[in-house]
Amino acid sequence: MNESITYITGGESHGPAMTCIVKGLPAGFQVNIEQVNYQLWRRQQGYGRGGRMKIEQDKVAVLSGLRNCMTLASPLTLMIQNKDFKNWQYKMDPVESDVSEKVEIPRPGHADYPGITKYGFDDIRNVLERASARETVARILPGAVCRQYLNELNIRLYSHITQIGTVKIPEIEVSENALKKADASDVRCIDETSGKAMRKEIESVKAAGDSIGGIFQIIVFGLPVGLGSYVHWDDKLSTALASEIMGLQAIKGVSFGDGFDAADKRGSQYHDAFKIQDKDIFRISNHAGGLEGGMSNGQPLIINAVMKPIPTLTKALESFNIESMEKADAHKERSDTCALPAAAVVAENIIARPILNAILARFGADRWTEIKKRYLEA
Ligand code: EPS
Repeated sequence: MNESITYITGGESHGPAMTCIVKGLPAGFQVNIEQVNYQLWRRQQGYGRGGRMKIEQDKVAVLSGLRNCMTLASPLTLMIQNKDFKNWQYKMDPVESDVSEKVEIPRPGHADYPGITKYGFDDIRNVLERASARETVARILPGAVCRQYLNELNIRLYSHITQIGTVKIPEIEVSENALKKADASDVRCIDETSGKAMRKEIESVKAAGDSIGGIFQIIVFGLPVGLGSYVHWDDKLSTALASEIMGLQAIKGVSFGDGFDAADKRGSQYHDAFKIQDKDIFRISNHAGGLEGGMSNGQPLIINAVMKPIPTLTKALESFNIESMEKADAHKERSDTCALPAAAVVAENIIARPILNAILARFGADRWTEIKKRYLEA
């Protein structure tokens, strides 16, 4: 998609700060900083996190791009301090640090091994600091701003968890009202019984020195018909959404609507028939997840993503030492048992940007008041 809004993040997990520069935000929009901090807070709430979340209290600082909170069309520069940096400065100061103690045993499943091989490093810390999912705190920032634009167009984004380990939610109706309650659960589960079982599963996995993944779902209400395009593969909204989520640490798959369950259905069972009454078009199913031909079709957008178990395990896996090339147990680093609730909140925020980009592609990209007027009149 011809992207109006792009961004880059910077920062190492235990470096001084995580940063983000956002390019292309329409001018004249009043950004609510408290709302950005609220999204950062939501990311920190999930059950199953390690000690790090007790250290950090993520709050954004704005360095450019706003004046009295209004977007100026200039790059928006955002920063979050890593409070843990003070404990790591001797090792992680960008200018002067002690690099004598090296991490030499790669964790299977982590970026460690391909990372050092790619860049020719002899210290895995040079890879793991940037590969860390701490980076998601910076990715939330452009999303948390973009969703505020969407909010003015009455587009609403939610996330919830459908599976942690072996615990799956039952087949229940996932209404907007039910989704509003996901924040009240620290495993973001809208079914109380399954939520309890998910928490138990995390506890037993943690006690075993292991980690666990699962599946989350993002649902977006209020999208108009025809965002994205069927004309070019890279103009499809589905392409932009999948790419945004696949870029999240530990995500191994993205699907829309019924996803892989489409495989054993017949066309007559899968496709969402049109109904018409008093010239109003509606559907009674949404197997396609709100996307047809890569475009929004006016139904709720449903995205599923699977997160693998985090590769840092207390019960270490077999590995090798990159210096001695001898067998060794994988490096242990403080980590989380399950980061699924955080990943769901991040995904819910980051997809706001591709959606807003699709809107800007259709309604203009310079001045927010004009864009909003055209959108609401369409
Ligand atoms: C992470 C390891 C842990 C997580 C971290 C991601 O950090 P630490 O090594 O400092 O204990 O807590 O996530 C965050 C810091 C965060 O903000 O989400 C990793 O290796 O990916």
